[in-house]
Amino acid sequence: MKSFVKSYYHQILSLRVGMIFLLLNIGSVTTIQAQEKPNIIILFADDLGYGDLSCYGAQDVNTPNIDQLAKEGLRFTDFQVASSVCSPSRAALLTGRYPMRNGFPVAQGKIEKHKDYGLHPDEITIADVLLKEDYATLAIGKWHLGFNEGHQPIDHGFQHFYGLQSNWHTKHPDLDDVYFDRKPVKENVPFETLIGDYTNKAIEYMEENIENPFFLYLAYHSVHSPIQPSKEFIGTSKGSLYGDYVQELDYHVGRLTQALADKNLDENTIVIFLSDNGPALCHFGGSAGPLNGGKYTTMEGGFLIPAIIKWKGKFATGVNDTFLSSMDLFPTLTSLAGAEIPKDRVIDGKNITSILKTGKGTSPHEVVYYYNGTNLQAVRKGKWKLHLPRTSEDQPFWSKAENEKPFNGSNLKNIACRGLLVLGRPLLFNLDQDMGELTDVSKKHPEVVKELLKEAEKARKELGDVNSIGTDQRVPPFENIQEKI
Ligand SMILES: [Ca+2]
Repeated sequence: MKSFVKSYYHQILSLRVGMIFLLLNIGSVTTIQAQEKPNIIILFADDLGYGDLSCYGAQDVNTPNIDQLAKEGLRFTDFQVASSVCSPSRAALLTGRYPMRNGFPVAQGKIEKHKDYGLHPDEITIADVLLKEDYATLAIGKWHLGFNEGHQPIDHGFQHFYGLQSNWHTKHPDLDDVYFDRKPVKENVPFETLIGDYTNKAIEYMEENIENPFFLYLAYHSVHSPIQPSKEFIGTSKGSLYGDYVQELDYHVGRLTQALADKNLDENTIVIFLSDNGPALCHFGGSAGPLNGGKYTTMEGGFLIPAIIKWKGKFATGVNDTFLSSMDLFPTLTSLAGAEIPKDRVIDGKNITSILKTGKGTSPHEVVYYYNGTNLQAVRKGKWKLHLPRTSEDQPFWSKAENEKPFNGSNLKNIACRGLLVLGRPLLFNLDQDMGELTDVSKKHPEVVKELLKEAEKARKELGDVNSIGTDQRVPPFENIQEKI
């Protein structure tokens, strides 16, 4: 019955123009607008690198389902997240604001010091906005934005939550428990069972909400550690266990996209697939493709991620090289749902609806900032990216490099996974010609260096830096936030 209703509904949608004309004439346009609100699914992979999918050039991994999504949608080659670690990247995606602005610049841990650390209650998330627009809202999977009162998914616009507080771990008794809303419903859950369980829940949810708009935020643990695919996937890729793990993620993305097609939801659902940060190269492998650095760094390998956006029949298709940000999703989805973008705060993301619809247009971002924790480490303006000097003390706990000599600008090929850590002088890269950040051109373009240093100063004033507080910075509620202990 439901599928009949849906298929009938889609026949109506296909006659949209005629219907709108007709309804305008009888004065009931509001009804049709309400029906046209698209379902929205964000599939958020964890630590998946720019070079980890076959549609992004991976040779030893086969990801046919994600590749198919890319063929049917827009595949972006210059799409950034706002942090190269999990929590701040998630906070920025959900709020459309830099982690320094929204108060979540450092990854949250299950430690005493972080007991009051979570996404601030005053922050507005995509879920908050969509809930007000009568969307059903559900978060599945890894939260990692604080799990104490006030910081849980259902405190941030999600009607329901099904998943883990943070990364799966057996070190702490709560971290391998699956929660429904605020309570644990399954304890000591084996890691390999989560991905299938989450996908099943997501498909059930689509079925339950087939007749009203829904927002599904599905944050898979794959391919974050533990690199532990299910048995059926071990040995399936030409690569390592990591490749098998990527292929398992692809399989479950395929289950979801197939379920959407089977339920005739394709034409009324926006599917967004992206990763939260680059690969943890030094620890677990993965690939950042042609990029330098990975997770924990402010090089492109940490910030540029695979990103695909599809809305069948509504958005353009093909490969798109416009420079965009995960923060753009907040204002874009707000606008597509017919809601107002909040005016009482700065939203760093831009509404990219027209780029999505036409596949054309220039980047809406004049300048972007790269923070590592609370340390401003780089600024990008157009094709230019300037890395700023920094010491080991400036860095957050995950990228301290004590006793490391300042990098002098040579042998950039050799820095690989660790990125640029301690830096004695600014380094300039032309990303149009050198997206791998291999050739420092600061001496050739002193005027560009000067201009970008000014932009860095503006960022420091507004968003702060490791030793200063910005005019529009939400400061987390504890001392020495970059230290774990
Ligand atoms: Ca991550």
